[in-house]
Amino acid sequence: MASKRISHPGLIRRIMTAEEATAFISDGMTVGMSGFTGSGYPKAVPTALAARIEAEHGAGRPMRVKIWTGASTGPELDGALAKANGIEFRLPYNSDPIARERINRGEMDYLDMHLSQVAPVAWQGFLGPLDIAVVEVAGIREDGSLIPSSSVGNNKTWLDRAHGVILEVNRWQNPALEGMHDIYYGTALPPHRVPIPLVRPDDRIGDPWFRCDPEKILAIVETDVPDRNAPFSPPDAAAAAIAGHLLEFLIHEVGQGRLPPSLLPLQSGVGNIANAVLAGLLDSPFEDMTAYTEVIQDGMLDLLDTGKLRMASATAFSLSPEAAARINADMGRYRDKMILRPQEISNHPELIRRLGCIAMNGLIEADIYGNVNSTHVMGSRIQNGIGGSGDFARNAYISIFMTPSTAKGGAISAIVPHVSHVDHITQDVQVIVTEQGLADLRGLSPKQRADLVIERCAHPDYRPALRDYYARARAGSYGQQTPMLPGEALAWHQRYIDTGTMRI
Ligand code: 0RQ
Repeated sequence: MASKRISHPGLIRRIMTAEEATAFISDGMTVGMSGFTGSGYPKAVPTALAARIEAEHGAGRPMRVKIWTGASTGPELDGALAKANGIEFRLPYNSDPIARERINRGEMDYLDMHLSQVAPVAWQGFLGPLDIAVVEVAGIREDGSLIPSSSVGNNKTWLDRAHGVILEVNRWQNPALEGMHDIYYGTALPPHRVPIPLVRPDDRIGDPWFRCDPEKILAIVETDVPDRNAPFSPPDAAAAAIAGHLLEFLIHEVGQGRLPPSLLPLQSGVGNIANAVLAGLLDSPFEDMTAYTEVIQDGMLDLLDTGKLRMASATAFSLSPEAAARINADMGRYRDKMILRPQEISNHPELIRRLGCIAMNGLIEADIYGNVNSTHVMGSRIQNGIGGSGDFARNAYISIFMTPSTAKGGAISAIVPHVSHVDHITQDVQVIVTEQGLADLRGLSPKQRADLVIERCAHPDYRPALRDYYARARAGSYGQQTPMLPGEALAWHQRYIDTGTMRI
């Protein structure tokens, strides 16, 4: 019997099993799936598709698909399909370990993109047609409009662009989600673009539902499966120290009159450091804060509960299982304090610049001049992707990057002579924080930046070698604007590859 979640009478007959729905997908197709940081991704169809691909491979028939999503998803999607070697091409962000391994072995093509740019690029058309959309929803309304689930991501674009649509109606998703979303339908390609009418983080400028032509809906699969987000570990000493430095900086900025007492809309990356910062804000003097960000994570729930955070706008939840249960138990109350939007709006450069967001993101490594690598280990192995960090870093009012000063038990310095891959150029990096301290790089020349990054941010074990490199670069390099020894700039990375440590 069809669940009460499907109110459109004509669509009841499209209900089928996930296995049956995969018949609409064939080798070489491009499939746009929902999903953003472990929430709102389809669970049943990708699992069934992976099983089918394995069977096809077993029978000696090729079958691989191109997968576009919002950002990272869950093990039932990226994990299962990568395990089956069923993904030929993937965009725009991945954090699944099996998919990461395939990418780094050269078995899967991966396009790492700014998350705000995925929808407009899909409309431009050079990536080719989108054959099928597979989108999780919380329900289908009588008029055929769709109630979004726990992430919005690129779903609006996939539903508009795809030739055919497969819906997963997930009964695990709380029906009280309805009304939380704000789906803006005013974006266009140049020369038809107009200003986006959002001037405060809490403005609603669109509809609570997705529009979707019922004729395009090929299949509906009912599921009852929870989102699978990884639990957070409690903040360690380094994360707590980073949070402490950052809070001191923000308090100082308010004291100087450069930030209002309620701060400016916060953007916070995911992970343990970001959660430690949000936990630190609980005990801060700031009141009436807002968030204009990509994901709502555990720390934001606590801030909303105390009232310190007035509201949060994002494109997805990124919650531990405990926090997901907490929000589900009280969705009616949280709904009024949260807005989930398409990622082209949550991450839109125009809006981030207008609102003046305070961007706080993690990094893999930074160099002494403040270039930041967010994505590649030793220059060549992808970790996750740039995600929204570029959207926010370039356009933020203050762009902050945070990291422990070392990685892999101290064998790697996160502060290096030169980054092995550049995601954020010095002009987009204004503050770097490690557990050692905070470097405020605003208004500083490259040489002034180098002194500060080495002395404030680097681990004491690596400071002498950084000072030595920099002193020799100042004495002997080709130019003195950004002194560099090209033959040595990446020697630390080569040493790690050769010996397992950057230490001399
Ligand atoms: O690897 O899991 O194998 O031990 O990178 O590092 O320290 O746990 O930190 O979870 O905050 O991730 C930049 C990857 C940091 C993340 C990055 C290794 C480290 C560990 C994770 P293991 P930590 P985090 C909006 C913003 C880009 C997207 C973004 C990221 C693993 O923040 O993906 O900012 N950012 N989005 O050991 C070698 C180094 C390393 C290193 C860390 N220097 N060398 N390995 N690692 N530094 C949010 C979204 O877009 C959703």
